[in-house]
Amino acid sequence: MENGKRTLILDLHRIGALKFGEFKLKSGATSPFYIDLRSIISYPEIIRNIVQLLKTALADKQFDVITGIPYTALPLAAQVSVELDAPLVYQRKEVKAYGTGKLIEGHFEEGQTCLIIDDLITTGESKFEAAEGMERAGLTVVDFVCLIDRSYNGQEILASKGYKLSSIITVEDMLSVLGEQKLLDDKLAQKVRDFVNQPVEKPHLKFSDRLAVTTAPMTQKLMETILRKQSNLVLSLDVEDTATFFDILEKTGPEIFMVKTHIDIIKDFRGDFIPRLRGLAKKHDFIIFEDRKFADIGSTVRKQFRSGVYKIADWAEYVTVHMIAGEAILDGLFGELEVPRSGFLLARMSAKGNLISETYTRQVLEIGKRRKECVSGYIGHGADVDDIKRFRNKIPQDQLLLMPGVNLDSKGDGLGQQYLTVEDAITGGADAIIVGRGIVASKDPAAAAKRYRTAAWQAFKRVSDE
Ligand code: S5P
Repeated sequence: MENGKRTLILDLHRIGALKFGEFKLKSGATSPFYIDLRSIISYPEIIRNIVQLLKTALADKQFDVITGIPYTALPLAAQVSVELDAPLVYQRKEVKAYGTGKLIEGHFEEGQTCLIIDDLITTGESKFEAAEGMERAGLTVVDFVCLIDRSYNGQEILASKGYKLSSIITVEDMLSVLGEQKLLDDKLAQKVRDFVNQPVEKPHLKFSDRLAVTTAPMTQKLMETILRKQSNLVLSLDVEDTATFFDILEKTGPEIFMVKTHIDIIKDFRGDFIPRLRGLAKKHDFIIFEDRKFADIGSTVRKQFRSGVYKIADWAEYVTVHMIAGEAILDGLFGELEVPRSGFLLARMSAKGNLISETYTRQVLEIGKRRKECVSGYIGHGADVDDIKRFRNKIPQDQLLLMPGVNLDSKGDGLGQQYLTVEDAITGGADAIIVGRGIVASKDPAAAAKRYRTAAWQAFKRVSDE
């Protein structure tokens, strides 16, 4: 190993930026080590060394401008920028409400390539967010250079979205240098190695365990129903006439724990529709969920939910909500309501080319986690199992992930819908699947519902030990 790297590892250890012991992480897991590089800015000799190492790492990369992800990596990128004569740009954490309202500060031309420097890579999330901001501003991102790779498979994670990752030191480098210098004993080193060598993935817990940590009654109700019915299948019953609706629901009711309606699709909706729906829900023990996708200001959604022809709040215990208008939509919908109701937030969509970004998804989850009393979970989707896993890891165990866009016989519908298999959806971390045409358009909806129910429940049992 190069001397500069060895010195860096020893210096980081000396200033307490690399710590060993027991540390509780944000995810809830306990880590045998902790890396915090925020204090390095106060040690010019360390910065000087890092800048030299970064310069070497950047030597074979093609780029027009560089950036560092705030806060820790930004001063590093600034130094490298001067040394290499490469213009620096940076992304604001918040867009200014006044002045230019720019997200990226600094001068650049659209189409230029931006190299991104960061201090650490663990899950890759913050890298994707940074790349997304740069790309939205018209820059191209190819390379990331990180000081320390503490991930399980950072290179693969970034490669899954077409990016390249180089890192200066790995956890293995740290262990070997500190071991040689007798600054770390073999047992602890092995513990660190084992910790890093497991995929960053939360275990998929059984509903029976999750119920114990779930306090919101409306979320408990979903978990209890799933357990009682031994089904994690939601039927999306998007048919246009009442007779077909009830015909399919009568046949498939025993297989599902919830029916999802788009009530405004029904062309012959009459006053007896809701009592009939309620009757079947009671008979077959399933929940009623209206996929209204509320998206307006609080005062408007309140009326849309409670009034109009459908009076959705009267009969739909759960509804879907877009967070585009901000958190107040939840107060509009669920505030001052006499009956218990709860929402599922659209965190990601299955539609091809949808405009939801990583940042938007993160913000939706942040709001949802604050509002567990009226947010039972999220609607989400993903490109593949790993992509869903990364997303699922951010969802707490006392909220649910429902996944639409699932079909065993089709990849899409020619109108933008993208399908996953049941296996991929559940292995990725979906708690329940939402299936529409896979059941409704089948010649035998009852048999199809049984097929999806069995596939989803078996897969769930396998991944969660339920
Ligand atoms: O991202 C989404 C979110 C939803 S709620 N993608 C979706 O497809 N949905 C809904 O799930 C959609 O409105 C439809 O009711 C159902 C999928 O139906 P299918 O026939 O494609 O299975």
